[in-house]
Amino acid sequence: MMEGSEKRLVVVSNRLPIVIGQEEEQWTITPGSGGLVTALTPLMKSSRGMWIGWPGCGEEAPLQELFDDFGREQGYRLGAVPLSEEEVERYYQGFSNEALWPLFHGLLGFCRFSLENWQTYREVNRRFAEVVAAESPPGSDDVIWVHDYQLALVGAGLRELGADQALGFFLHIPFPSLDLYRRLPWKTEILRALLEYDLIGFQTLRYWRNFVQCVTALVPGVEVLARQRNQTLLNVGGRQVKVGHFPISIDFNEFHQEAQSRNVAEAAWYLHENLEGRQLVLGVDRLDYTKGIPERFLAFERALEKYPDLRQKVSLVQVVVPSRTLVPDYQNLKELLDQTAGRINARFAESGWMPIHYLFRSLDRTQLLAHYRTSEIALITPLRDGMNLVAKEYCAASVDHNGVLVLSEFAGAADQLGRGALLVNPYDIDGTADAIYRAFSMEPEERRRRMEQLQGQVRRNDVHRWMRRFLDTLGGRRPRD
Ligand code: GDG
Repeated sequence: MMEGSEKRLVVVSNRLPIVIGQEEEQWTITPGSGGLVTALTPLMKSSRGMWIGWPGCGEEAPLQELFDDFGREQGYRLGAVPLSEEEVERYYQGFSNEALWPLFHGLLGFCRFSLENWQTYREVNRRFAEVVAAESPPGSDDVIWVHDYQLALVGAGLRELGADQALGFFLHIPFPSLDLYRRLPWKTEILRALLEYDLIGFQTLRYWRNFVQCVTALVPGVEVLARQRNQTLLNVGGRQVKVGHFPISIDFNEFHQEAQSRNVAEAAWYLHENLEGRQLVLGVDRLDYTKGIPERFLAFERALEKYPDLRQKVSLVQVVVPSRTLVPDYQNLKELLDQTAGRINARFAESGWMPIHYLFRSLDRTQLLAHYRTSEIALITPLRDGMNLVAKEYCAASVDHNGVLVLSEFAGAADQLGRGALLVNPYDIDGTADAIYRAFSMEPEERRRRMEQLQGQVRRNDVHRWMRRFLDTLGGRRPRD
């Protein structure tokens, strides 16, 4: 509980923000990494809240003991929703990642709609609601904040169990247009369930508008009461529901300061020492077909073809972090990347110069920051992305103001970073190649001006502001920073 009258924050997400491991006979628990975790951890600590989710392992680990250790060290508690292997396969890999994920990213060709998976999704969402209700029963003075597309039905489950607390939901991924969304066989049930939250937050203006358009078209009895600059007030059968846009961000100061640390400076120097006289072009993504990595390789190839003076002068370092490797579409993507990088390297490599350095693994934080800091160009070209935190991290870490951000117009981040970045359409291979060349040829003065603009943006709109804005709008008193 927060001291005084401040409300306790209960966060609910598919995965708990932890990694459970085993070293020899000893079980270990460590805080995890990734977009949502990066964003919320500092604030969970300061609010002494509770985080509920799937622990990511079976029943073999002594969870309660590990959670107690974690609570003592991190300053907030964990609650587990255990899931069987079959449930993970149907609810997470099946419905969440083979139906909602591709549909919401506008990539219909990857969608698989299965009734069985949908039924498991409903059951698992109900189980999440039961665990939350046991930890935060009706009448308790908590604020409950549910995250992302895996848990769209949790709010409705909580209401059925009598919840009267403030319930907020934030969607980290895009919300599609009415034309796309209406293909979903269970479209109305999901919308009705979302309308049980008091506040539904989206990353961008467009996703927020898409949602309002979908509910007014597909759910009878929903009416728009008021439209304000940052939110819409809906009347849903006499209850008021707020819908708004809250672009997520990063802890700017943390990234900016860490990028100047001695460890990072040394690692950055070493990277450049190995690539003397060359500009580095950086891509960092989870393995995902939404991130546009094959298209990026083709654009880089086109740039080498069209602008021969780039040869020997630039290398693309593409970090691909293994992800969802049990889903067949992700396995196919991995093969395509291996082949494309190999083909382009075989076509252009010369002695002492490799066009594409392709790393299929994650980097530790020092290495990640060193790559951000030292790369003259970041090539962030998703086909569609809710936000894309890598773009913001790159700006924060560009301490010499020498980096150029080439950014997809279909990343949510383009709304905030569009003025300082070079915006591209990732489907336009030739246009993206031109942007790579433009970034390569950009004078130091223009680089500096653009990067200062970008940094100012990310500094002002950091993750703390995001959290405050969401919780203030939800109506719960915000936890102290
Ligand atoms: C979802 C939405 C939205 C990446 N490689 C390494 C590494 N990372 C960290 C980055 C960043 C995070 O992972 C990736 O976040 P993104 O936002 O770029 O992408 P998603 O994982 O798809 O996240 C997205 C986000 O949720 C938040 O709302 O922006 O649109 O899809 O923080 O730093 N970290 C380390 N090594 C790596 O190699 N240590």
